[in-house]
Amino acid sequence: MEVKTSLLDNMIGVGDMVLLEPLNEDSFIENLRKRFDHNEIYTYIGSVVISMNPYRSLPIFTPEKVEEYLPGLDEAYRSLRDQDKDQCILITGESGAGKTEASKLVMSYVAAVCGRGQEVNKVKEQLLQSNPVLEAFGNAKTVRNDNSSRFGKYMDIEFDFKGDPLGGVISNYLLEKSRVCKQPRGERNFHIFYQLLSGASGDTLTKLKLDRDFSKYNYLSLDSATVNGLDDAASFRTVRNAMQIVGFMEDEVQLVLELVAAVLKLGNIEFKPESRVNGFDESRVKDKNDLKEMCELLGIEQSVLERAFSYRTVEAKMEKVSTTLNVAQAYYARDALAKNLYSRLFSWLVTRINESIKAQAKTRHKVMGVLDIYGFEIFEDNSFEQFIINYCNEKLQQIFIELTLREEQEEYVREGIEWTNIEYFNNAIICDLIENNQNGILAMLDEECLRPGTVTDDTFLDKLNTICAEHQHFESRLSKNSKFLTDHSLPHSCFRIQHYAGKVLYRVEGFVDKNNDLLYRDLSQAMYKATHSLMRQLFPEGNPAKVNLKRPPTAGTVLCIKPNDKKAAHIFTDSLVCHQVRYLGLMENVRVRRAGYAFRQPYEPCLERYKMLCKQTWPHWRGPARDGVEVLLTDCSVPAEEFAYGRSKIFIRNPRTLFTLEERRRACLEDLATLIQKIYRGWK
Ligand code: AD9
Ligand code: MG
Repeated sequence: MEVKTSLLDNMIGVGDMVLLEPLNEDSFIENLRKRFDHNEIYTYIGSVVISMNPYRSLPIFTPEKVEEYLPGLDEAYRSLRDQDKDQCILITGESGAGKTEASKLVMSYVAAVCGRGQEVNKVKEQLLQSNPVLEAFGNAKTVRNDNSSRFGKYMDIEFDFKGDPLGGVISNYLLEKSRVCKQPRGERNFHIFYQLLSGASGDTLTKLKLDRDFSKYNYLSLDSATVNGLDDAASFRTVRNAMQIVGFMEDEVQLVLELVAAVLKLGNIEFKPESRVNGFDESRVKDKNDLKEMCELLGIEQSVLERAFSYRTVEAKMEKVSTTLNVAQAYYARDALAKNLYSRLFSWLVTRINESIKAQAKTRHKVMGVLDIYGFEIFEDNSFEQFIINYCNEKLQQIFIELTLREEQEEYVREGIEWTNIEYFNNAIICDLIENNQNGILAMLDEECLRPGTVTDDTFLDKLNTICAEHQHFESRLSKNSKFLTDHSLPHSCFRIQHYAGKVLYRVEGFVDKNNDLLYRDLSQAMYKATHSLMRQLFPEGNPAKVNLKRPPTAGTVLCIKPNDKKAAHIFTDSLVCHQVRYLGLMENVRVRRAGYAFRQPYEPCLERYKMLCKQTWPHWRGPARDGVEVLLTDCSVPAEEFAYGRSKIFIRNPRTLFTLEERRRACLEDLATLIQKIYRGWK
């Protein structure tokens, strides 16, 4: 391939890594740095976008500029419109790397490039405004990111045949609900709690029986209640406004806020032991004021809830037996209720937003999916939440590898295209360690949770030790009689996984409990009896239906990179960037891209689509489609090195070649339309 290095490239680096000369890790990182220093935060590897977090506002987010800055997106959108293919954009990168901002940019892009008109504008506005609502309820300040997503989100944007947006569907995954009751040091609860207390009018707070002072609430951590740069009161107004645009009625907003208030009240309910004659301590609510207020908010009879905090009904052999709860169990029940209430409220919000933004099924033509999940996390103390989050990221990396490295290379081989294999690290082995149905970590955890008897976090760890000991990505202190090596550097009750993005030490404490996440039936029944209309909907019998992630077949990818660990602008830390470049497999990606082909299509549809560009193939080509495509491309003067003939498909190296063909086709169609009009007029 001919490589042109211009003076500009020397200064600000090359925009597509495929054109980088020489190609090695140093030059790769140097190129990222040059571009970063010049506010060029996007760099390509073919259709994969690398996005560096600038940690400050750049003037590139205006609708006019968006188009100019994200040609990769342009490609996804054109494929959707011209090739009639659903598209999916996967956004990956560690916590704080800029995934959520990138996903919003994708939406702004869509809003900028397609259709105008009142109806279309309303759809666009609603799609965009779903973000502040979901972020208020699903994001929180963490050590890594002041606006960290604590849930996974997949959004389908639906288009009509012209390529104009019709609406969307959002699916949410695994909200980190434990945060409702307890936050790690230096972190906060979900934004909405602080926003409500800071931003609501005095009148609203009185109605909700709330006090503006954060310190009054057990569920709000105090050490970082206010965050520099976050204006909770202003955000509250933004969220209220967004809810209105998305289509929430005033009374629905009120119901939602009542539930948020109820969670805060619930957290303040405390318990004390009351000794019983049989020697057991039974739990009693200490100060009934918060309980009373919570019950008033939700329309629950106080005695029903009070009883549910002292007794639990267990069904044994067709018989209902009532057992008492001790104080620890009552706190457990309270927190389980708060977590369930909040996470169900969150899912309800998503469903409600979907009702507003969904397109009319009959007109829907193509979809563009955008996946934005919580990023990979390594903290000093990592628990079940990090384990789940990191597993999600491990899976996403697996999809990325499958698409850009494995399937790509396998296809060249299958199609008989000359190809030298490029080695890469495949993290399937780590996914398997976690998810294998028989002896994966999750399966073992589920098994422990179901096992009767004394199950503790340590019995779970013991089980892991015996089964995973030989796995090269798993380390733990092993039981005495194990024949395997023991790693004494590991603290007690911990295991370590070597993830694709680094080694993470997990403390098993709480794994069994958090996986079980029991909500005693007495409590869910108490909730179901509430007169609060939204509350009743949140606690129907049985579990809410689970949504499956169905990914459209084609994918574009945005890889977000964090330039420093300080959440600061202008700082580019080589070692940190290098670590991310390595684990994301970016060098391998450039190598595959450089040698590979950006576009491919089976011969028949390719010939059908472009045959009008060549006299010999128009209107019919008699003979094998492959030969027709060859005649066509030669006639269109596409340079020979731009394509390769596979067994069943034509491979085209550069997307621009394809765009040229598309433009010529469009021009041809327009000429044809003009001609038809002339003939028609002639007849008249
Ligand atoms: V997490 O996995 O949800 O914890 P993300 O989503 O990867 O993480 P996010 O998009 O929230 O990170 O970005 C973190 C912060 O970086 C934002 O709050 C912004 O302050 C900053 N950021 C990220 N991308 C941009 C950008 N393109 N321009 C300006 C940005 N600031
Ligand atoms: Mg995020």
